[in-house]
Amino acid sequence: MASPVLKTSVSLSLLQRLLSPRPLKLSTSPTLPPRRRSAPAPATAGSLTVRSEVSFATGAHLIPHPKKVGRGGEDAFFVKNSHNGGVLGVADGVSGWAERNVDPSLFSKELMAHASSLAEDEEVSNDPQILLGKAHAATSSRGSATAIIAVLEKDGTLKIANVGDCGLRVIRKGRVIFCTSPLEHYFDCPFQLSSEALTQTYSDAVVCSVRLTVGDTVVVGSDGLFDNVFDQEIVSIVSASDDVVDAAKALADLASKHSLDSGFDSPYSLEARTRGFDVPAWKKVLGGKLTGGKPDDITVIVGRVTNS
Ligand SMILES: [Mn+2]
Repeated sequence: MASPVLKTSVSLSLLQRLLSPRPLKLSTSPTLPPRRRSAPAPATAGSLTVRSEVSFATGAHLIPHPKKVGRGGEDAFFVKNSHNGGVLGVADGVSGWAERNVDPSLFSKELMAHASSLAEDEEVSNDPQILLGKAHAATSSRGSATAIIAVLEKDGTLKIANVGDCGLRVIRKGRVIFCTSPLEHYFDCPFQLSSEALTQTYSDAVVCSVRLTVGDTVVVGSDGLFDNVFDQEIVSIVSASDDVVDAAKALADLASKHSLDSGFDSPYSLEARTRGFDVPAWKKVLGGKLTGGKPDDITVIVGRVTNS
């Protein structure tokens, strides 16, 4: 069936937009960068390199939007440690569906439930893009969601498939060595997997891979984390905590605190100003600027690479 495009008016104030649900948009497939494949490392004559196998130690924390606590929010996630080094997934239900009397949490939760059970299938679970596609195909709820899945191979290769504005950071020795970039149609309207035809599919996912070593930390989250917490803050918290459960909670707590702070100059308000959203001109003259965190569901998974 036809699905309306709910566009955000550029004249809305940030506050109004913060209170508005995310818009839905149908789109044709964009041109995506070619999938990167890494070549095998050349063998060294006369030597045998024995690599130890790795896996994730994981902690996760979800804080629902203050107005969505009753339903548990619209984010969903899973963590699976099976035959490979671990599979992590986060999905964020697009809240615009509430305007059409559809519970936006159903699609994201069902999508992640299918991805979690498919992660047990050795045939599928070494490819996050295929995993995302099969989970999407199995999902029967109406709605849409952004989603990211990361698969750690036992040799340390982390493979990622990402549709929309969930994100992932890899932190090594106190700095971010890898990060994903959000894909969106326009500000606040991310690429999304949907129950409707003509939206994005698993083939629109940005797929990439990165080699991890023991001691690296992976942070996967919904935009509720990355809109409210800067990368430097993520690095500080992750570096200060030996416990991944504590680190995930500390990151979610900080995101929640910032999200409700109208004076905090968040990554979200910074981005909004870059895109031309700001306070009225008369306030600018008086030195005012658009600030504030973004109230949202917040999901954080922290995975530390360990010898298995
Ligand atoms: Mn969100």
